[in-house]
Amino acid sequence: MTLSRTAAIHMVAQQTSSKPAGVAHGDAATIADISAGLLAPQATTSPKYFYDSLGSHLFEAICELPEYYPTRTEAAIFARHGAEMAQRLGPGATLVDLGAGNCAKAASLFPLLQPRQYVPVDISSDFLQQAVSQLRQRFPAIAITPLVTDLAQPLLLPPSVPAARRQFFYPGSSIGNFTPHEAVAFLRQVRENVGADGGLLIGVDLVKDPAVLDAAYDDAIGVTAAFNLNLLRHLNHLAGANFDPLQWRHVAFFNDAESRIEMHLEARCALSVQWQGGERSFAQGERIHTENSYKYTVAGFTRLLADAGFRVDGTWTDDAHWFAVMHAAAAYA
Ligand code: AVJ
Repeated sequence: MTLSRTAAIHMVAQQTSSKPAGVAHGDAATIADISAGLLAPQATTSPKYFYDSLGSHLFEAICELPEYYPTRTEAAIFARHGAEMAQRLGPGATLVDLGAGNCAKAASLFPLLQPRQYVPVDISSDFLQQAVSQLRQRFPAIAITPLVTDLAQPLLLPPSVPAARRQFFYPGSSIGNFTPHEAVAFLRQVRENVGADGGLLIGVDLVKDPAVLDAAYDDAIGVTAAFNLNLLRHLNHLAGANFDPLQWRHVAFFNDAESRIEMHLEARCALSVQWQGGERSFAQGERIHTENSYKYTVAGFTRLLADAGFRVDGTWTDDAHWFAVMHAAAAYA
């Protein structure tokens, strides 16, 4: 028997009793963080909860989508202007890669950047360790000292990272997940870690036609919808929640006033959710705000960097001006 998706959803919507809350696998701080977000008047969750194993794979799939221009646009900018970027950094630097993942972006620039030391920083240690052992074989001349940490926590580099000539690398426009206010605070921390003789190479997604932005975050075959909905499975695992993904719909749109893409999960029907230590009812149409992705102008991001103590000494963009890679140096000692 086959059941249409709408019919299946309708049946779910008719259900009155849900599964009981399950076992929570997250630590106490994680459960408390998730709980506080879900209980806020406007329910929210941190984008870091997108990235369980399936979420990381879905993000890799997003990067292959024709609608999702940032990854390939940034790659084209690196391919075209990498040599000029390398001039700004200079050879022999210590390259600190924020949110390194599989380290592929940085590694592809090693021949040009010629760092002496490479410090990939990421929240997921499994992924990182695997990537690092491969890199050590490919680049025996580069000292590789990985660091596992949550970038939402204060950034503290261990003594194994030389203080001189630190160049931070923050590609992919992940800075867009912070509010501009948080972004300045984050970049100030980077600035403190850079000292007087270092810098930052950063990818920034730019303001553009809202139709292009909307499509990039709500693609035709639903990969971004799956990425967003997968968050609910991850919350079930971490907080022992009993979210039913079929009861929720992916919503993404460009908020012009805030200059950001917003992603939400919207309840398809009135429902309630339980998790370890909490519960909440959602009216039909009520949303959980799951992500912001801020879009900047080059001038706006230059100001933001200046607020954080950086002076821009290089900006590279694609012909359509959809994405920018910027290098900034310490503006003062
Ligand atoms: C990883 C934060 C850069 O904001 O474009 C992609 C995440 N979310 N599609 C972005 C994301 C939905 C991505 N960043």
